[in-house]
Amino acid sequence: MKKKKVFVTGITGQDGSYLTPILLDAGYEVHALVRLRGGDRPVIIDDLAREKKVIFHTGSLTDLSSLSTILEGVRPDEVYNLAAQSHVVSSFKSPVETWDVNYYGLGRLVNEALRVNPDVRIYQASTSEMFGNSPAPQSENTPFDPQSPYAMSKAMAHTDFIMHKRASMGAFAVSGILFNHESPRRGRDFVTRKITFSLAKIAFGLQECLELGNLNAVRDWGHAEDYVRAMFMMLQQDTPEDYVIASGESHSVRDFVEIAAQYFGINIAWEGEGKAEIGRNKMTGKIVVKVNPEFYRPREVNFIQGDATKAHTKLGWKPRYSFSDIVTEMVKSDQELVRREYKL
Ligand code: NAP
Ligand code: G4F
Repeated sequence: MKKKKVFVTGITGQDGSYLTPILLDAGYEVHALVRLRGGDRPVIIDDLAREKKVIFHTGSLTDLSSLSTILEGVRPDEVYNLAAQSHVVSSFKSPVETWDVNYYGLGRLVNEALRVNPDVRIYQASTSEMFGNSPAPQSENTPFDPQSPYAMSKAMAHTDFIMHKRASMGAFAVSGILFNHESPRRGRDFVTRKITFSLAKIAFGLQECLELGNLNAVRDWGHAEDYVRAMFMMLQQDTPEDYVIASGESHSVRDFVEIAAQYFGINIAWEGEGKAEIGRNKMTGKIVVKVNPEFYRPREVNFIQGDATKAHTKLGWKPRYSFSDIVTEMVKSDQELVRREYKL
């Protein structure tokens, strides 16, 4: 039987690296869009490239001609759009680039994918950031309240190219509205990975102190491996629908720091408030965490917690990792990484 073809964007990112093995195991012919000069690729993607398990196509969501030519050639049965300018802070600094990739990029991709195959199934990586400061718990019915150019670009992309194409053309286009999900493959600029990598360096005496922004921000953190499983399930359904994917449990950035630090035998005592807050190592008295207002955002999403009841009941999806599993896996992995990188 002919293999089904899937086209993945953002394969070099955290989620792409976890989704790709699922697609290969399910028997798909996997095609991927990669930029000529992208960031560092997770090792797993380099391995898949070397083993020729994935067919790479060079292009960008910002370039219609490359997308058009690639999609004409591939004619995919399914598309996962994971590519994005995904960093919220960067979106305040580069709003035009953010919109070009996240909004217009999805528009280009959806139009071209539907042109070459009107029956194509499309997954869009939407986000809890679209809910902004709408009251928690947030579900598929919660109104959007985007607080950043990133969140605005994602909310409009979802409305115009997923909901609208579904309603007006009957397209099989769905959004996974995913809450924060982490792993050892998370980019080092996101808060969880910044914390685990910095604490590992502090524990080895390679860094004095971890500087952070808003310690009071609360996020609903899950594991990327659990969340990409949900993406796959969404495209296997009979009807195209959007789903919230979340753990339903929330923690502050301060909690994450405390729990991760305990792994390294550091118990933190907090002093002061807001921009003057510091965290000392209870045993040595040394300052290990400092608030640096440079890392505050122009607008913040203060508290998020998802309600994934629909995914539980309709998809049968349940997360396998607990919050403490995630923190433990990340700290262990960064401890090893620091050992390797610094040849300790
Ligand atoms: P990530 O690690 O930042 O990966 C982003 C990917 O997008 C990278 O592969 C990057 O490629 C690619 N990319 C950026 N600009 C591109 C362009 N112009 N053309 C083609 N590819 C481009 O993100 P992630 O954490 O895996 O997240 C995957 C998706 O889910 C993103 O859309 C994100 O917005 C969304 N999301 C993430 C979370 C989360 O908590 N992780 C939650 C909700 C939604 P390079 O390697 O070339 O830079
Ligand atoms: O880890 P973050 O940068 O993730 P954020 O902004 O929630 O966005 C991530 O999750 C979204 C899903 O909700 C995705 F759509 C998006 O693509 C991305 O993957 O920041 C988390 C919280 C924020 O409230 C931030 O203010 O941590 C706070 N924070 C405190 N100090 C910090 C820092 N964030 C970063 N990145 N760096 C800090 O030093």
